[in-house]
Parts: sequence; C-alpha cells; structure tokens
Amino acid sequence: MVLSQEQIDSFHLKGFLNCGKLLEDDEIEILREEYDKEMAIGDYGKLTGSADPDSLIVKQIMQMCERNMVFRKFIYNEKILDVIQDLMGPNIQLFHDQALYKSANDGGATLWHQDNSYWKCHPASLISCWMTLDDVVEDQGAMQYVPGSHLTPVRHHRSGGVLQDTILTDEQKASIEVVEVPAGHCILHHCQTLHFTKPNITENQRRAFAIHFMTPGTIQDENILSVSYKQPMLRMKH
Ligand SMILES: O=C(O)CCC(=O)C(=O)O
Repeated sequence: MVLSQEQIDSFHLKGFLNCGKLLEDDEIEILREEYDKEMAIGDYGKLTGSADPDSLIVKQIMQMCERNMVFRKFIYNEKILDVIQDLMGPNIQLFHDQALYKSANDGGATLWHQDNSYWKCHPASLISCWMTLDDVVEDQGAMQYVPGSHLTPVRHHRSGGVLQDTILTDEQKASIEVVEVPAGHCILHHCQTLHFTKPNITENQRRAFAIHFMTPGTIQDENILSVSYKQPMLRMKH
C-alpha cells in the first residue's frame, strides 16, 4: 500500500485526494514536449460553457494514448496505478484519458459537474487522476471540489450539447475546496464528485491531463457501448 489509511479514509469521506507529486521532473519535461506537439496539430475539441461561439474554451484532446507513444506508456505509470490500486483494487482498466488545455489569459471555465452524469457508468466507482504539467493556482484553473458530493445523486448537466453549470446550494458553496498544485502533482476524484475550474486569467498556460480508471466489467447505460473489452487493461492480479 502506498496511501496511508488516513489518505484512503479522506478520499472516501471527501471524494477527492491530493496525492502530492507523483511525476518526476524529467518525466514532466517529456510530457510537456509531447503535449505541446499534439496541441500544435490543432485538431483539439472545444469545451465551452456557452452556446456563444466567441466564448472562452478549454482545448480538449481525447485519448492521447491512442495518438502518442509517450502518453501511451504513461497511462501505465506505476506510481499512479499504485495509488489507484489502493482505492480501487488490483484490477484496473482504462476508461479514457484526455488533455485539457487552458491557454494563458483565455482558457474557459469547466463548469460544475459530476463526471458520471455524462458517462453513465455502472458500477459508479470510476476514479480519475488529474494532473498538471504546470504549477496551477485558482485563477489559472486549479481544481475545485465540493467535499462529500460523491455521495449525492448524479444530476444531468448537458443541454443541446453544451455543458451546463450545476447550481450549488449555499452549504455546498461554503464547503468548496480549491486544490492549487505544483506541476507533477496528482489529484484523484470519484466519478460523482462535483468539480469545477475557473477560466485562466493568468499569464501562464495550464496544461492538464486526466486519466479515468474503471474496474473491469464496467458498462455504460443506455446501450451506449460496453466498454469492457476494448480498453486496455492497465493492471491485473494474477
Ligand atoms: O481540467 C479541467 O478544467 C476539468 C477537468 C475535469 O473535469 C475532469 O478531469 O474530470
């Protein structure tokens, strides 16, 4: 076990956990280079909180592991899988990964949401590992969470293809935790934890990357697709 019992208890209580720096400096450098190369290709998706075509966006590349060998290897990172194993057990499969890029001064917000409202996965036990390749402060798009919200029902947040903001209660607003982290730190969150990031109003870019893990046998609702066989198995107990 690499996580302490206190860290495990905290994850189950709050629905998220800052694991500290899991990436080595040379690893961060290599990932930055590859991330920049992929973003420079320009075929990223655009996440927005508004139907307004001029609204600020988060640049998103889904499945970096299917287009880049460095990221392909990285999803098997032992340190990350070790912390995931402590929370999820020894059988770990990829659900998907994504790069979420907020350019300096113009990256948009990621509105309040619970991941499983889009994913509709059963069992709802997926865990994400979110990390940045840059030091990140609140005004640059650091992750914000509502502690304990992973124990509340999942709401629907998308309308007409556009991400909708979740209206938080006053109690939830008062409990928000902002997790500012240096480059290479990893934050885990449960697929039902409410989270949000502000637009980037700083001079510094925010290169974030998330790996979403599931247990084998996870299926998606509404006959979207069974994800059980097509995604790589990242770790398995023999
Ligand atoms: O990077 C962001 O701004 C949001 C990331 C997110 O929503 C996620 O990883 O689930």
